[in-house]
Amino acid sequence: MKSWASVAIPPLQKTFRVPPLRIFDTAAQEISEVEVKSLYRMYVCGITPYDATHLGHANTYLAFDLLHRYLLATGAKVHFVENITDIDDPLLERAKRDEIDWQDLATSQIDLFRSDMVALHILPPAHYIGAVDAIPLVITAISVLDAADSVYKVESDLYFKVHSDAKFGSRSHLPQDQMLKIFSERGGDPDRAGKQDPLDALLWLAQRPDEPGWESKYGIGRPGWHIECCAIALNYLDIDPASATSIDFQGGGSDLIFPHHEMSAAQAKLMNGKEFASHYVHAGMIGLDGEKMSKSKGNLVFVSQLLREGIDAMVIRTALLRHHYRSDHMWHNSEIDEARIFLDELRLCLSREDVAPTDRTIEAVVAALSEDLNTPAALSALLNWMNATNHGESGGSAGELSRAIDALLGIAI
Ligand code: 5CA
Ligand code: ZN
Repeated sequence: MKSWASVAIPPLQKTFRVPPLRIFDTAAQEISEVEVKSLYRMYVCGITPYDATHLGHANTYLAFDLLHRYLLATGAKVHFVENITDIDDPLLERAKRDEIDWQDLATSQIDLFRSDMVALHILPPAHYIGAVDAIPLVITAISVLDAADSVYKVESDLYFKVHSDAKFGSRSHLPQDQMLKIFSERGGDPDRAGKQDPLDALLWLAQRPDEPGWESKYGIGRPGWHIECCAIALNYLDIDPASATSIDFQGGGSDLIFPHHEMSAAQAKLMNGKEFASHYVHAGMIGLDGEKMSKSKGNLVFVSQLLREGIDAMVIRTALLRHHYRSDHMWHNSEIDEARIFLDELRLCLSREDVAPTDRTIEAVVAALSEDLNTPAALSALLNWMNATNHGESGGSAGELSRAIDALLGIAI
């Protein structure tokens, strides 16, 4: 699948010290320091394209864009892969409800997603891979799990034995009753007769009447959700045989911690013997009117709608940056106006001939980001600089600060 247009990252003229990133790891349940490397592998879970980018999605992709930009600022390369769940129950259900072809629905929403990502200055993945295109990889992945005796059949469907991974549950830390509850809320089938363990995850769903299916040695069917991400990540991230883990970062919103990321990690562990990711990173949930913003509830604010209303994409980006990426929060429309006031003032200050010293402001932005991507602290460093500039302090370089803001926070001035 075609990725989206890249955004230029301006170089910083001076060398600012960029310390190793410290980031919250869901598996470790604490902030831990990221090993200094010259190449990082990052996998972020992409959309299920039955509705395009709402502010919750935007917040999640923005979080990983900040991580991406910070790693680049350390001088490293970032190999970034993202998927599109372009075949799954919710997509088929929505297409049926709206009486449209599921592929047309997916194509239109993926196009919209790409243009939203470009507008928001989210750096593109090197590989943007759809589940449908990944079916041969999924079949191979299932064969590997099968050879490890981790697969069984219920009628014509295939399941993964979650407990074949001795560390199952160690990334999400949930008690059994919570796992069962969330599993059934997120598309799992704990009560299906014939399963060996209620949490065993679907790998291959045999074709159902009026549903699409693809030929495979396991019969005509379609892939389960978790094996899709595991297969795509392991195939497209050029895993280093010498490395203790397969990838550096597994990312997505916190709604994916369980079951999705636990299942993908367990399957990946079985496939190559390594822990899947060095860091499991999750963004907080954005809500509206008291509930998580979700396609199924329909309480959505679309990025494309805000853009159509003439709102500057950089204002939307700034509005989201005002919250820490891990914090859940309820969206209020007033946040657009607050972000616009901030950004207008920032642009005005950066257009002055004499501006307050910028080196220590850039250092403060870097320091804030280095500590779990603390964007509220980074923006407050900018606010201090704006105040100092407005009070007549001078000696800084507006160009240098603009470039740093663009490179690290992705706000084009
Ligand atoms: N296709 C799967 C991942 S493989 C999926 O979860 N798709 S999604 O369209 O439902 O969500 C896309 C991404 O946005 C996921 O990383 C998800 O965690 C994140 N996300 C969904 N809703 C919200 C929300 N309300 N707030 C923040 N992030 C969200
Ligand atoms: Zn995923």
